[in-house]
Amino acid sequence: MRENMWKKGLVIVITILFFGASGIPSFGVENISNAELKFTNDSSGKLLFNGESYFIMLNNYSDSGVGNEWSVQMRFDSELKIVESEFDDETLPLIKDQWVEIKVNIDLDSDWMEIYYDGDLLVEKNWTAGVNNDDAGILNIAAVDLYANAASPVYYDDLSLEQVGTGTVWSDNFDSYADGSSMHGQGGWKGWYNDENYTANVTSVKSRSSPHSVDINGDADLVHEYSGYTSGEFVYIAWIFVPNAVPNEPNEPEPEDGATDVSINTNISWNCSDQDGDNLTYDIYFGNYSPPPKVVSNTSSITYAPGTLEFGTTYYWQIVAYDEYGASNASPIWNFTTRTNDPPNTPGNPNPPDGETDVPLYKTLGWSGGDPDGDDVTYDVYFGDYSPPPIVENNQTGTTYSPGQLEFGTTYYWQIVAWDEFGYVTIGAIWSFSTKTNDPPDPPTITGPTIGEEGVEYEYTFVTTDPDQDKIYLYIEWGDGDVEEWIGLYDSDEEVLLGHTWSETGEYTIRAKAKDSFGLESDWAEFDIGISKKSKATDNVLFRLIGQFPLLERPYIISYILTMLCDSE
Ligand SMILES: [Ca+2]
Ligand SMILES: [Ca+2]
Ligand SMILES: [Ca+2]
Ligand SMILES: [Ca+2]
Repeated sequence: MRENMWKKGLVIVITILFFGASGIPSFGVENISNAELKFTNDSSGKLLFNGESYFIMLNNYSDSGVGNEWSVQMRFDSELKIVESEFDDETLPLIKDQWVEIKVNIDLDSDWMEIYYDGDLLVEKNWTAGVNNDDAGILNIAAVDLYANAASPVYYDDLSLEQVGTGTVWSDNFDSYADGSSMHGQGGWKGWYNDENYTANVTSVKSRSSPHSVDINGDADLVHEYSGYTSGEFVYIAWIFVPNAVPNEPNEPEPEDGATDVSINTNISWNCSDQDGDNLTYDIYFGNYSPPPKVVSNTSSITYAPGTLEFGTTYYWQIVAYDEYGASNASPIWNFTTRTNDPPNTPGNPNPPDGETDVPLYKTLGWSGGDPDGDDVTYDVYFGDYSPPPIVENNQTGTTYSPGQLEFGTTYYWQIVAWDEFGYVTIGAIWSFSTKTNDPPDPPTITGPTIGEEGVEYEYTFVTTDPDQDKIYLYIEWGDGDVEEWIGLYDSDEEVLLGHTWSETGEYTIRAKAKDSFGLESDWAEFDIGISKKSKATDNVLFRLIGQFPLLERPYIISYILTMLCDSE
């Protein structure tokens, strides 16, 4: 609403009114001088549009403000990028960077008007409806008002009022006024309330008809009154130019300009903005020569994946930013250089060492690898008992390989082929080693009683040594037909204690042999035992004790015991 404008002469402070009908805060009058306007142009002189600017027609106007009534109130909104017939909720997209026709068809006989923007109907309604649709207007074309509302410059040129059937009854192209002169007091124009503080200046920065237009910015609130148009049909034309700032120069390149040692899988990215807040799109130029060719058009992305690049190559790139209005700005041509690549280190430090002998049958192979560039490396493993060996593993990341159980006394060959993540390869030497041979266990050593009685259990110890320290099984024949068949496994040199009972009198030979875990058998070991009838005497603990001694020693032991017994009597 324009009520706030009435206050301009009274209150030199910021006044902001809120309008219930639209629910949005509308313009306040900021009493700032032109010198304080920061938005007029940016430092590089680019025109931009910032704020809200208004094209207004009144059906009743007086310099005193009494009875002022509006019919047309077009709001040009830089943020929303719209033109709005204010409080009618009717909008059209804002057109910038070109002269656009505003046309108002006014039929005072039918109390009707239509507002067109660039040929598109923005709104139609009663001329007397009023901006607020309070129906307080009158059938009269009273004034046009070009109002900046503290916005940055927009330009008007070639305004005219045509009476249908009569022809042009008024026009102004601003061309005859002096460049830079105030319009207040010229051509029937004046500041709002006839206040020269609200004037606007003639300019040659933009013009539709050469050489001048009028620059509406900041405090501008430029009025031209008409009189006598209270009936009939009219067409009011005004041409407006809303500037557009070109996008800022694209910046913040990644990789940085001049960067070296860049990954061959790098993306490129950048930043850019537009002082009008326009959405931006980009053309991307990229290649290994300068100037680089265009590879992408019209993308809104600020990154680009050029695919896998070449090693040790300098790439050039450039970004051209376009705003929604086709204005563009180009970055410098940036460049970066990709890293070089060397193949993986030669596989080394074989374990077992090359030529090693006597290698155990279970052996995990190992080697050293890596890559001088620090790349990930994978390995192919070749392994076998002939040379060159066949491949047994490919693309593994570890530097060990377990071939499982090997054969005794066999020469094996192996080779490592290393690949870095870019397919650079280093082939290692063919290494070899020989496994140990296997020897059978020694015959078991048997210890235990050599005499005994029938029906009594005696214990025997079997100890077997395997020269390879292999685990062993035992096969034992007790001599009476009883057999322990391949019992075990036992460790080499482990004492194995077994009991046996002979039920018949007689001479027996215990036979035992061992077998290592690889199946090699020892010779037989033998051990004799005499089993006699069970006598009462032998129940005596002494006799059982005597039975524990070797046969040859027993007479001495018996004699000794008898002597002891006699002495004690
Ligand atoms: Ca002109
Ligand atoms: Ca722009
Ligand atoms: Ca490498
Ligand atoms: Ca063995």
